[in-house]
Amino acid sequence: MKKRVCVLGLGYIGLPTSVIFADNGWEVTGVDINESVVEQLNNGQVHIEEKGLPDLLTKVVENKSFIAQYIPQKSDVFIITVPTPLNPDGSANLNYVKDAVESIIPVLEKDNIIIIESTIPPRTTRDVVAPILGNAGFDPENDVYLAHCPERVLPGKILYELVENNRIVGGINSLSANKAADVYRTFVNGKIMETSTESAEMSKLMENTYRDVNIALANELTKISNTLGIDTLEVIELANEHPRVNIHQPGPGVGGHCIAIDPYFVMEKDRKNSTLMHTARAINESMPDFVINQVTKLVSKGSKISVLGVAYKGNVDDVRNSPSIDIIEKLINEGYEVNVYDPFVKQNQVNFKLDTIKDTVDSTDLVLILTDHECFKELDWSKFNYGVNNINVLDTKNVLEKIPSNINYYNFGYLPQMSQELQKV
Ligand code: SAJ
Repeated sequence: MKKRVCVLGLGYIGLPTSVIFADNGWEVTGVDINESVVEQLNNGQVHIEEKGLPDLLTKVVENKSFIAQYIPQKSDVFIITVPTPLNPDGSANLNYVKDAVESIIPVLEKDNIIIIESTIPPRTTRDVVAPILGNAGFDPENDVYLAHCPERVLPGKILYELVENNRIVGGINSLSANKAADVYRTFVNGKIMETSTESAEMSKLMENTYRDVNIALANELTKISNTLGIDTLEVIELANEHPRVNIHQPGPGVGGHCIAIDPYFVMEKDRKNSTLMHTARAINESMPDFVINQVTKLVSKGSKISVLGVAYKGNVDDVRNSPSIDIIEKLINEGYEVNVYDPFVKQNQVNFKLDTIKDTVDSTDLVLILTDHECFKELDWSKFNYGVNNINVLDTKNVLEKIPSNINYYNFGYLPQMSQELQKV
């Protein structure tokens, strides 16, 4: 008989996870509280954008290895992939996780495996999840197998990374880690590392915190280099020639739902000792204002600014916490005429108007590139009407490779009004 897995929360992680299990010999029940999501999925329609997902969903719906419904059903394994948003006070909102765990209690049986994939603050599996099971009459260390297996896949490459990435599986005890690891062994090609729930929780958070701190370093370097008239991008390139150095890239801020959020899950547990993480967050959050400050050096209020890119990173449609949104809204409020183009983002995702590339760039005073979409590299600049003057381009993501001759080009290595002595070699 096929093994059964019930996945709770059919979003960016839960849905791809469900279809991968279904495609690897499991009988999968996907659970979501959103009626229209359940209905759409059972019709083979995907509600999120992810490469390869529509085809795989159609396959597993047709061969009946995947079905979506509102409530959990009896299973061998329960996987929880619900969101953990940030509370206004900077702590993690664990309500969805708690509700999901409560919702499996009526169908939970001895020897079932329960895996939390949602990103959670350190100690949550032991201090929050285990007691819910305990209160329901299950000994979380002996009656069931409880584990945390953080998801670490990159949007846009989820189906590939779910199979190929290494996975950390933290158990409430070693037997739980072992049982949960066996679940992933049915389709993961990467290494599976067994550990405690605490180490699994903390290592996931530290991966993203490491990136946040490193990006903050690059952003701080940009500000200092701007004062001193030094090309940051060149400095990073040179420093990274060292075999043990990997300074990240500066940019207009850190968006998405992971790198900008995860440090807070660590900080909430020990505010006194998390000063570096706190400072890194503040530096990255200051970048939209830094960009606006550069804009004011190039054009005056009322000028037309053409923003290219709303998504928080290149080649995806995701606008969650995107620094572009902050920058666009502030520029509009400050009285600029802001036109916006993003080929990945749909009008209903944002509160401002999106235009075509031509309407966005024609007769502009400044092109402001905020996202590193690959297609921006291929823009045919000769198709735009510029009027008489050269146009200014401020490329915060260092996207353009060939710079047309009638453009005054600036990036984070060469910012407006930088010292004229800055030598371009
Ligand atoms: N960014 C920079 N400079 C850089 C790299 C990124 O400014 O050098 C910015 C990007 O523009 C973007 C943000 O940071 O606004 C985040 O982008 P990202 O692609 O680095 O990360 P995410 O949030 O899409 O995905 C991360 C990944 N974590 C790591 O690479 C350690 C991914 O593997 C995780 O699965 C995901 O977080 C998650 O779910 O935690």
